[in-house]
Amino acid sequence: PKEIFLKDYRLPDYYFDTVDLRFSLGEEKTIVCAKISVVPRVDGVAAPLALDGVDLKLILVKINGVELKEEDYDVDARHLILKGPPSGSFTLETVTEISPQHNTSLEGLYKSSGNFCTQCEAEGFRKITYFQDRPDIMAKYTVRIEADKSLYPVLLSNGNLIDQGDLEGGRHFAVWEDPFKKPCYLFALVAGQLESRDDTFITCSGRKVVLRIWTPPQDLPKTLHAMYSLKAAMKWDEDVFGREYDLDLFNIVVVPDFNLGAMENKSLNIFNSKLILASPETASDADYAAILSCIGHEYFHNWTGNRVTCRDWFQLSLKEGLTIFRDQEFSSDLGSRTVKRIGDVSKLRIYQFSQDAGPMAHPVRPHSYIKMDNFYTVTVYQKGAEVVRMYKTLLGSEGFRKGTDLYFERHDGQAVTCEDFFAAMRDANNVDFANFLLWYSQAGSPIVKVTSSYNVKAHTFSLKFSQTVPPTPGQPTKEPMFIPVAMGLLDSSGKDMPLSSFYQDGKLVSITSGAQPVYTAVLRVTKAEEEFVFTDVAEKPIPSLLRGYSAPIHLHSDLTENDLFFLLAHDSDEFNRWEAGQILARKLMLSQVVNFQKDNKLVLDPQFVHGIKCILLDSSLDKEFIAQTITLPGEGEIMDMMEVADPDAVHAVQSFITKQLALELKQEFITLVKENTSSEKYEVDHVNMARRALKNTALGYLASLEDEEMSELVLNEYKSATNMTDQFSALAAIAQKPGKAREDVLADFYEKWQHDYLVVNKWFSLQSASDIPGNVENVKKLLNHPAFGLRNPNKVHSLIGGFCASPVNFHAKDGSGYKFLGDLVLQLDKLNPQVASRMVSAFSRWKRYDDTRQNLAKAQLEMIVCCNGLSENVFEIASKSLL
Ligand code: BAL
Ligand code: ZN
Repeated sequence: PKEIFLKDYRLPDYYFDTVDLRFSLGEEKTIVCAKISVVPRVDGVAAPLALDGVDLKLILVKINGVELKEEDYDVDARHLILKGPPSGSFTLETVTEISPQHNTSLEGLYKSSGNFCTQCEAEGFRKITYFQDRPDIMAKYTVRIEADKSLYPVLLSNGNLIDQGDLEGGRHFAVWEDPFKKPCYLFALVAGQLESRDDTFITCSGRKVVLRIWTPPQDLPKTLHAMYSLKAAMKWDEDVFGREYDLDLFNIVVVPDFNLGAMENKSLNIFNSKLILASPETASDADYAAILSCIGHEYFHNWTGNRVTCRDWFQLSLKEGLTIFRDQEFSSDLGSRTVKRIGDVSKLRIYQFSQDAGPMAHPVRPHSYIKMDNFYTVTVYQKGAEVVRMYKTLLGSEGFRKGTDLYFERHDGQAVTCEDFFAAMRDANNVDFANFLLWYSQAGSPIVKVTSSYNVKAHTFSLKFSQTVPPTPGQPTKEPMFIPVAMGLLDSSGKDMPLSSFYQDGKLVSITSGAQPVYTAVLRVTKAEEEFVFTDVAEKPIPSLLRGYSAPIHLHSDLTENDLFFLLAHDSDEFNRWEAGQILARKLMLSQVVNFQKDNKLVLDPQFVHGIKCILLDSSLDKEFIAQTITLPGEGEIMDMMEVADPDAVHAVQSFITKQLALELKQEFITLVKENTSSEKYEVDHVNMARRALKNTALGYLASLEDEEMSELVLNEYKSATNMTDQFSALAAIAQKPGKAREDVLADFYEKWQHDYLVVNKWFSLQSASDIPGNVENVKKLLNHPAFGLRNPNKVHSLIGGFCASPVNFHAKDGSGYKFLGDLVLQLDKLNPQVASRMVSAFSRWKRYDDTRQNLAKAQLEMIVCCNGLSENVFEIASKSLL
């Protein structure tokens, strides 16, 4: 397979001005006629024109209306090359035949539940017609769709509907025109039996926009929250970023078979059904929150991605990092900022730090790829969003907005790079950002160490920083990064001390801003070693560092356990209160892992129990924040901190601490369950979601006890639940322990929900991710369950992805988990390489385990890599994992 490099980027020899597509959709075959006006970049140069094309049957090619002879072009499995096009502009016409009904890769044009739909990002358009399938080819599209009217009554594409009518033989047609230039990855087509929920939105300039969410008829009632989310997103983007929607129609279509969560095609977003459909009975609070953020995300792409797009796929984070940042801010503004931040940072640390420390580590802007699909990663998305967040932290809200305004003003209608975004931020604020661009090019999570000292006589307080960035594949040595560290100082009563100034490099830097006292400063750490000396510090402070998690780094400070308990109790930065609790929990868990490995008795530090109890009882705190703060770090996070990851030890310690906390705080947990159970109508506002989160976290603790009364309590919660959040939480709590009660509720739940495939997926993932010993056999049985199928990505993620998330069973020492995954990856690869490569990624950290596990996992990877006919997607992940 061929590796593609950023350094090899070249401007195209030809641009496309207009693209006229005609689809004749059929059951046996689909015919695609494309008429493209081609313009050479440099007039008079007649270079060969290479068009991408995969799984296409070429019927004919014409230039300026004249059919080409076979000697005028070359065609193979990947390209159509026109050997000598005319110099100057010309019209290119092609006719191709495709078979969407056999397309199981779910890229290009395919069928989902009988309907036609498309997915073109990153390189799916080449499965529809011959084209320069690259994002810097931006053109205006007209699309005519023709199909059987009774089978496909609804025909949709991008832009405005300009014509429609009936044809002979029970067929009909629709013509869509998109007035905006776009890259082909934003093309979309949908044809099928769908109905719409309709609404309108009046934009800030008074234009009326028709909003339609299309689903199979029976799902229409479940689109209410999606419509609410869409309207909220449209308003928020006007208010916060000054971005108005630019067409009179916005369509969303729901499909059950989709490789991604959703896709931002211009004015015709296509969504995985799990990210649209919700009702209180069938969707959990987490689903509701995910729908809000995903609808926001895809809508926000209209400006960050569509109006301003990427020059090439290496720049993916330009649109994805920025749009994730925008959806994070949207969800924060509509819910709780701290709670959202904790959730986002947890995700970053669990998944992105792990990627950064493994064989697939890559910069936010990768240098190379074999398959671009493999780079839709937590690094490009979540770390990319952190990079955008750092601009805002450094520039403040106003400065950041000036930067985005300039970015849109300069680059509307263009395909640009990460440097262009950086330059807009810099120029709008007239600032020097030194080495900030390294965040795009250097992989690895920086490790920052901080030591502090207080000078009683001089009343100064020093913070000394040192930073390193670990080596990553292809990058053995690293430069120091530009790290914004937001921080404050707490006095002995726990109050923030006003900050006046500090010395850096012998220069005095004033922190004050007007007459207002400043309690949080943003330090710019840019060198390998750097000291900041604060002046006028009246007493020895406790520093609160990296407030709000102001940079995506590993921070190691010299704070003592007492300092951390103090911060947990007092820090005005709520994020850092949670963080202090997590650091304490990680230390505790790691110390008990050592005990477990030495066969020593496990013990729970009473000070830790006290700290958790104080948080539990603090009625001034947000309830979801309490739920997050009393939740232990994930097992993966602890394993990542170990020299050799030991899933059995970490799991034993997790279970021990959970049970012990439940035992010692049983009364408090019972009270929380009682106080936070409500018989009122289900509401999705933050207050009610937070209440349920706290109740269900407490319930999870209680269910860990060997206590009949508690088992009764949890079973009652399951039986009396009136919404999916409560019902599923109780089910999960009961399912922690093997036995009849577990089997009974699992059977009952399936019986209740077998008609709803999205709920059944929850049921699959709960079972597959279970820590119950020997669970691989149960998962194998579920593979044959009538509700399961390998062709649907959601089902695969639920059952197989769920299983790989269980540390004890996936990493079972007999290799049964690895063998299970190895076999399935090969089966999946034949159907859907993108999904197969997501699954094979579970092997990528195999070197973190003991020799026995390493050998077993390596054997599976070697078996996969040697397999004939392997996709490039799986080959890239598996072969890089073996390096
Ligand atoms: N562009 C792919 C799906 C998403 O990130 O919105
Ligand atoms: Zn996106």
